[in-house]
Amino acid sequence: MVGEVARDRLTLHEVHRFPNQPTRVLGTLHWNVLSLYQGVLDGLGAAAAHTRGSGLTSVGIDTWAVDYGLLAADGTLLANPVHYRDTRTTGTAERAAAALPPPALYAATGLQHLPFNTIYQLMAAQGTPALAAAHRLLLIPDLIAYWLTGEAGTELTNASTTQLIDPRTRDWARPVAKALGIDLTLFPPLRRPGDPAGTLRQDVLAETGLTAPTPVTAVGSHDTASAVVGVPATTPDFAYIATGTWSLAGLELDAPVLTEASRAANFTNELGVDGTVRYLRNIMGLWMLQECVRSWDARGGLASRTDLTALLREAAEATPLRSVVDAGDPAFIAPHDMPDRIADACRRTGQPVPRTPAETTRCVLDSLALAHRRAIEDAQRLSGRTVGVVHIVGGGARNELLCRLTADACGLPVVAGPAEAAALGNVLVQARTAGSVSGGLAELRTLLHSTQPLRQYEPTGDHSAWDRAAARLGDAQVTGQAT
Ligand code: LRH
Repeated sequence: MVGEVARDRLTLHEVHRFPNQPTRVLGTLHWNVLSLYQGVLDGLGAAAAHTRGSGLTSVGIDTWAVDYGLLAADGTLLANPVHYRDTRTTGTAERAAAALPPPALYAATGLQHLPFNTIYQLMAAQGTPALAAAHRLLLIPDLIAYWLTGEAGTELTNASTTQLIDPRTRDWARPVAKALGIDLTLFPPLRRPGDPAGTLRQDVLAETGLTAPTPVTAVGSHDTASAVVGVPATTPDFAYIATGTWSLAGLELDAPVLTEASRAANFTNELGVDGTVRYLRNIMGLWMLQECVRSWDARGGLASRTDLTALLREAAEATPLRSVVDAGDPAFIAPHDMPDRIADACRRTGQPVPRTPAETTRCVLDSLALAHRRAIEDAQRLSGRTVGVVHIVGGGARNELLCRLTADACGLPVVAGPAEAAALGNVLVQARTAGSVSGGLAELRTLLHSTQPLRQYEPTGDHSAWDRAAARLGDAQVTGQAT
């Protein structure tokens, strides 16, 4: 993505897009990290061509959270990074809990329990040759930045997803690392969004056609941190849902909420740009639908690929709230057989099993809207704040049915867009560092609001139908917290 930013102008051009196709090797699910890096190099080459020799003011990198690569002393990557959806962490939360009880872990880190938090991945890796040989650990965006610049750092917003950061001090939670046997010296020093992160190496310039010097700037390298910067809010009383593979639903706060009630509700205090806290809950998101489509396509063969537009049109006509599942249930994290897992969940809760792809799609979208509503209600209750509007950003902002259902479920107006909020938030933080724009998050958001196409959905329908659907899930609803 190439962004062009001025005081009253903000545009984004997609110059290159590449697939991210994980691969299972000897039973373990890996990222194809070199292929991703090649995609980045090709993208920089396309950016160089786009700017026709005028060059880039800066480059910023954001990716998904929690995952990492291990490097030897000479900088060699020791193993292909493991995908957080791999099941290697099964059972590690119990081991962690024996060393550090979950209430103490939450009080120290404020992070929701997700089975793939970096601490659990590192505990699962204890005793492996790669970890034993590792000199350095780099989170995925930091790894890409290292390959581009030769300089290593640990960007703070993404570091906060490791569960090794204290959200009050915004520094390492050393007692947590000690209790869990995690070596913090593996992590290079912390850097914050806006900090310099090196300049592109000579070989990268040669390969991409960019000119020296091209600085790399630390941004909210956790994609969700950048997406929250990209929320076009015009008032402070907003909730956001960053929807894509995941739905990350919650509030932006000035300080973490570390209460026992917050832990029980499995809310996270991830760190945001400009000293903010992203107080949110992970909800399965459109992953559920993507995985269903993958299963249907595999069953039907290449000749009958699912037509998503037609599917969503049919889903919009399907019976509302016929069956709902708990879109917070970690049972939906792993890949494969998603339609079957959804059918099982409906059966278990005594609801009709969806029979067609359209009915399954409606079940997924109703369930996501219900989980959005629950997260936004819980976030308000737990933080003592009240919201008047919900912003949906990310790819899901393009899904009209999801936006409409979310407005209905929450009983609040929904402002949808921009779909590329993470890229916009990334670019805005760089632009501010470069001096093209100034001000705090409120000023950046005003620029977003005045330049990006947005769509508003007003709540309609019978609100109590959502209460009744929520009641059907009742006690079966899981928040995913470790007890
Ligand atoms: C979204 C995301 C989310 C994390 C998950 C691992 O892409 O970064 O915020 O919880 O991936």
